[in-house]
Formats: sequence, C-alpha cells, structure tokens
Amino acid sequence: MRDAVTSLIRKYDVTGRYLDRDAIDNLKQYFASGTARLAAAALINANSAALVRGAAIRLFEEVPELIRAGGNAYTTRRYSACLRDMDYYLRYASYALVAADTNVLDERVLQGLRETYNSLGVPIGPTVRGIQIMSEMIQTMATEAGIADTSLIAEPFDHLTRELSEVSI
Ligand SMILES: CCC1=C(C)/C(=C/C2=NC(=C\c3[nH]c(/C=C4\NC(=O)[C@H](C)[C@H]4CC)c(C)c3CCC(=O)O)/C(CCC(=O)O)=C2C)NC1=O
Repeated sequence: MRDAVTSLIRKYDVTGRYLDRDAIDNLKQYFASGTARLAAAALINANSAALVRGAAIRLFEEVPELIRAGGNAYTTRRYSACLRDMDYYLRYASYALVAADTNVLDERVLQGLRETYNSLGVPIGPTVRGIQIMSEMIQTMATEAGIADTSLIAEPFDHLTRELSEVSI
C-alpha cells in the first residue's frame, strides 16, 4: 500500500536521484491539499451509513430492475451484499483520499473484482453509477461544509469506476 509520499520516493529511489524541483512541487501540492483531504475523510466517516443508504436508494430508484425478481440485488442476502460493496467502495475511497494515491484501491479492492462480478452476474454499469452517486453526494456535502477544494474528492471514485468499467478481454 502506498501514499503520495512513498510513491514519489520509490520513483526517485529506483533511479538513485535526489528529490528535484518536480518532486518538491509535487510534495508541496500534496501537503497543501492535506487539510481538504482530511476534512473530506472526516465528513465521510461521520456520514458513512447515511451515504451508503442514500446512494443505494437513489440507485434503486434509477435502476428499479435491480431489486425486482430476477435482479442481481433481489433477495435480502443480495441486497445486503450490494450495500456492503458500496460501503467497501466508500471506506477504501476515504483511505485513497487521505493517501492521495489510488494504489490502495488497486491492491485491496480492484484486484480480481471484475472477474468476481462477471461470474456472479453483478452488473458493472449500475455499480459504477452507485459509486458516482456517492461521489456526488460527498461533494455536495463538502461544499455545504465549506470545504473549498472539492475536486480532489472525485479522484478515488473516478479511479474505481474507470478501472471497473474497463472492457473485459
Ligand atoms: C474490500 C474489497 C471487496 C469487494 C469490492 C468485494 C466485492 C464482492 N461483492 C460480491 C458479491 C455481490 N455484490 C453485489 C452487488 C451489487 N448487485 C447489484 O445489483 C448492484 C449493482 C450491486 C451493489 C451496488 C451482490 C448483489 C453480490 C452477491 C451476488 C451473489 O452472491 O449472487 C462478492 C462475492 C462474494 C460475496 O458475496 O461476498 C465480492 C467478493 N469483496 C471484497 O472483499
């Protein structure tokens, strides 16, 4: 698992270089965004249950087939599995947000996920939509809470949806 600092150091260490101008600028940017990242993570932590539930309700309103007979989130067991997955995405996105690095998502969440979803018939499109709804909800909350830079909030969610959506070979 890596964060913005360890990723950068790793890159420079591989080629035995000192931290140059680019590296320092990069790190400055990371530290400057630190307060906004922590504020967003605190917001997610304080509202995680409401975010997951709210996003799921919106998703099932938009794609009602999911919870009808034959839908992938139909039956209590699969409905709970779906909400649990949303909760995983939210929690790991909050880690990636603080780390300013998507490596934790690659290592802990995305590995083998599409294959699992495909084999269980979990539809990727609506999953991606659910992740985006959570991202939108948090950005709105952050704006209301006076967090100036909400653009960084989308990063981990966009990474998840981009990687999940990649066409299977
Ligand atoms: C921390 C990393 C991690 C992730 C991401 C993860 C996902 C994950 N979701 C699963 C199932 C599932 N995932 C869903 C999710 C959905 N169905 C829908 O229609 C919606 C679109 C969507 C919710 C938004 C459902 C319904 C299942 C159960 C499918 C089944 O057993 O038939 C499974 C299969 C095993 C299980 O049921 O627990 C895994 C591994 N597990 C992990 O350890």
